[in-house]
Amino acid sequence: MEISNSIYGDMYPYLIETMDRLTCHIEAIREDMKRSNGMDPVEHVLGRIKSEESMREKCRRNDLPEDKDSALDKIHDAIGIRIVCAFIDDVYVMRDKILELEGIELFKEKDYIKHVKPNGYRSFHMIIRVDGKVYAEIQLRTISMDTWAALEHHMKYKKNIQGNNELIVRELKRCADELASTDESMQTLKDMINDL
Ligand code: 0O2
Repeated sequence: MEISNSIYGDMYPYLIETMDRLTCHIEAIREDMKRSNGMDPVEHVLGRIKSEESMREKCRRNDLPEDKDSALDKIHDAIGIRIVCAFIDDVYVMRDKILELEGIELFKEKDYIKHVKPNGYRSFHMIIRVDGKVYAEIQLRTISMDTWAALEHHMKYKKNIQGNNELIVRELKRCADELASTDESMQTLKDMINDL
C-alpha cells in the first residue's frame, strides 16, 4: 500500500508490526498451553489490516471524515485478529491469557456468545489498546461459529436472493442454534473426558 495515499498515513507499517507482534504472542500462548497441559486451545489464527476501501466505507457509514484520526482513533478495528478455537471454554481461556500480556489494555468487549445477535451470530469480540498507541479488534469464536459467520457474510453480498430472503434468514438462524447446541455437547464431552 502507498503510504502517501493510505488512510492510515505513516502509521501503516506500525499497524502491520503490531498485528505481527500480537499474532506471535498468541502463538506463544498456544505453545505454552500445549507444553503445560498437552492441549492446543486454538485451531487457527488470522490477522488482517482493514483494507483501505473497507475502512473508508466504515468511516462513511459512521458519518466520520475519511482520515487517519477516524481510521485509528474513532474506528477500532484497523487491526483485526480472529482466533478460532475448538471448544467454547477455550474462547474464554484465550481471552484471559491475552489480557495478561504486557502492554495490552482492554477498551471494550462484546460477548455475542452469551448475548446472541438476533440473526444467530455468535462470537466474542474485544477491542484492546496496544502500548497505549493503537487499537485492535480480537474476535474469538469456535469452528462452528466461524463456519456460520462465513456463510452469513457470503450471503450478505448475494443480491439475487430477495425472493427467498425470509426463509434463508430463518434457516440460517436455525443452523446457528443447532451448531451452538453441538458446541455445547462437544464441550460437555471434552469435560467428561478430562474428568476420567
Ligand atoms: P469486516 O469487514 O468483517 O471487518 P460498534 O461500533 O463496535 O458497536 P461494530 O464495529 O459493527 O460496531 O462492532 P461489532 O458488532 O463488534 O462487529 C464487528 C465485526 O464483527 C464486523 O466487522 C464483522 O466482522 C463481525 N460481525 C458482527 N456482526 C456480524 C454478523 O451478524 N454476521 C457476520 N458474519 N459477522 C458479524 P465489520 O466492520 O462489519 O466488517
